[in-house]
Amino acid sequence: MATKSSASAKHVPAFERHGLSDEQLVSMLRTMLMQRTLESRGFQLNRQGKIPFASASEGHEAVQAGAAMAFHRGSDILVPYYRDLGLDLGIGLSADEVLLSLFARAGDLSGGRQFPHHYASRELGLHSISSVIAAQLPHAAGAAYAIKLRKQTGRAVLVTFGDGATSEGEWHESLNFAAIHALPIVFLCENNEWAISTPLSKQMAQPDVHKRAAGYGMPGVAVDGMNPVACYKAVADAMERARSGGGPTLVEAKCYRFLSHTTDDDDRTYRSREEVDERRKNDPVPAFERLLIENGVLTADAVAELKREILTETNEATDRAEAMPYPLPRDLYSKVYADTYEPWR
Ligand SMILES: Cc1ncc(C[n+]2csc(CCOP(=O)(O)OP(=O)(O)O)c2C)c(N)n1
Ligand SMILES: [Mg+2]
Repeated sequence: MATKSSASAKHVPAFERHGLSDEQLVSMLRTMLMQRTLESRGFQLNRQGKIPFASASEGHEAVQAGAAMAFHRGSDILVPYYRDLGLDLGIGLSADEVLLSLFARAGDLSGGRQFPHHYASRELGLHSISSVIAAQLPHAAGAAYAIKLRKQTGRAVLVTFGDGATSEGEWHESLNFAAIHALPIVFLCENNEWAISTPLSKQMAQPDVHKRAAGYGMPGVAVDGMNPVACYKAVADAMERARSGGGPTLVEAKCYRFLSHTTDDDDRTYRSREEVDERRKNDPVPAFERLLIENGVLTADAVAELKREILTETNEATDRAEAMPYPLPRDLYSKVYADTYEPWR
């Protein structure tokens, strides 16, 4: 892909790259564009009646691409939640795996039996999740505890969740446990100001999740969740601290959910179009595209080519997945228990 070595724009915006190479910056933009393309494919397929359900993550691209770049593949463990399509893609999930999940085909990572966008891959260090809000947090703290017990250095767990999850008991228990045992874990809150139809103001009386870290005895950091490089830096610092025995950190990325909660939700029933339109002005995807072009990391032509490549990849993955078979009833219990288990026998 063509890259440009020197900036030619007159008013180049301030740009702190925090040690990221051109290649890493382009990879982050690719993840963000892929997330957006695959996500809109999920909504299209649902509206065509081809898949039952998809969740939305528009507005979360920057935090997820930044966090994925801070993740060490092959050693760290990611415990995501359902809105983390970009984070999953950023650590190595493929377009084919996403489409197989949406179509619930037998070749899906879970054999076509999980909720859409719920991935698990031992190879990627991607922990299985459930849709139960905050249920992943004790699992993540447990994984971090295991790393510590086994005296494995240079590894950490990255667990993500929304603002709504912070009202659940498991959230408090997990932070408390992690701080007491100085576990190698980073708690990343993707604060999008909504929990389906519940606004942040009805979730907590003060809107800064990161301030709660003090109550558990760990550092709390807030970051602009619309800035992928700032998110990378905040999560990379926290992960490095965790990997080197410094204990847990709570990172809060302030972002926004641009779409309805899922394909089953209609956000017009609880928030105004004016609010959403206003927040759209701060869309992180075109902003990062512009930043990379204005700073000479990529040409406008190279960005257009990247988008064409991603659309082709998405179209081909869609056709391949749609042509695949559904799981067979006899495979219902495969990959669920360690040994062959057939409860009907
Ligand atoms: C324990 C539990 N309660 C309620 C639900 C229904 N539910 C699904 S998503 C959601 C909102 C969660 O909001 P937040 O944690 O802010 O994450 P976001 O979806 O905004 O990213 C709720 C209430 C659930 N899945 N689990
Ligand atoms: Mg939320």
